[in-house]
Amino acid sequence: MVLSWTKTLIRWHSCPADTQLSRQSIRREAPHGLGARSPTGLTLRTGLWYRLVTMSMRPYTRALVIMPAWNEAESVGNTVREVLALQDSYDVLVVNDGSTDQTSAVATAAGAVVLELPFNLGVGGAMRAGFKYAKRNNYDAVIQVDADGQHHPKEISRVLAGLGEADISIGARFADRGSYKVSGPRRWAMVLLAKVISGLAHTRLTDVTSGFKAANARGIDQFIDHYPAEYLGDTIDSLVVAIRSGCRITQVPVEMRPRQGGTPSHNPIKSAIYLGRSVFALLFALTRRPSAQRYDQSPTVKA
Ligand SMILES: Nc1nc2c(ncn2[C@@H]2O[C@H](COP(=O)(O)OP(=O)(O)O)[C@@H](O)[C@H]2O)c(=O)[nH]1
Ligand SMILES: [Mg+2]
Repeated sequence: MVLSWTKTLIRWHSCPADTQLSRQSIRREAPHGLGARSPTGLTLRTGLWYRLVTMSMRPYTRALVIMPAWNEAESVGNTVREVLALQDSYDVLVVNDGSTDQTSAVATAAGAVVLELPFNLGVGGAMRAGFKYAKRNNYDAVIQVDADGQHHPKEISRVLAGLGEADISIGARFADRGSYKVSGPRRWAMVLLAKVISGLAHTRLTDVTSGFKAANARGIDQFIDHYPAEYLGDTIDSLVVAIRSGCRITQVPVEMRPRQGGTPSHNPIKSAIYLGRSVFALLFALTRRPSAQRYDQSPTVKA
């Protein structure tokens, strides 16, 4: 029987990459804390079976959730607790970016490791610090999850599973799931950007401004060297540089939810203006020289 389980695990593990998401959804349907039926027909307590199957399916061994946070005392505690309560165990690093409220104390009390930046660097700078922390502490996958709770923790495993076929996996709205809607010029700019970047990445991307992104060891290496620290550079520009450096990109459809508390760091009019600017930023990014190091040949990751 043990042999048969092992064979099943090996067969699942060696499935082509494009079947990994469907395997992921099969796993997600298992009722948590109750008995689940194994492919051999044997019912096991989910804890053990779930861990065995999920560990064999993961395209990484240790994943870190990086949460950039700026004055998020109202929502960061709950978001951290939601992530830590997931059946998959992830460590959570909150990068507190010079907040003037209780973000740091609330995140620590909720169980996160908190990295304190001495002054506000913006999301890009905070994420760079997070990538360096991940590398130094031997994580081979990271995922950005916003402190405001917009990125639903239940979708984390789904976005990470995208790393089975790419170096960077984007949790995408507008990809047949969820009810997130944007209209008018903002929508047109997003569609245009998505089309241009899809062409560069040779894959269909619908949400290139999503911050809900995961990276594997190769993606982390590339981000440490090139993640843009400019305002909103963490969205469009970061993807363009990664693609031009040889990283593979994929997207996974996710549901997002409204901010769970506190106030957004920029209002809708400003963000529309920034999207317009992103179109120009994309043009500039396209003129950048690809990095000398090709991350598709990185020795740190198996091919
Ligand atoms: N580290 C850091 N995080 C920020 C900054 N501005 C926003 N954030 C975080 O980035 C995430 C998304 O910000 P939010 O204001 O909700 O932007 P929106 O979702 O694009 O409207 C949240 O977790 C914020 O706390 C900043 O200057 N530094
Ligand atoms: Mg938000």
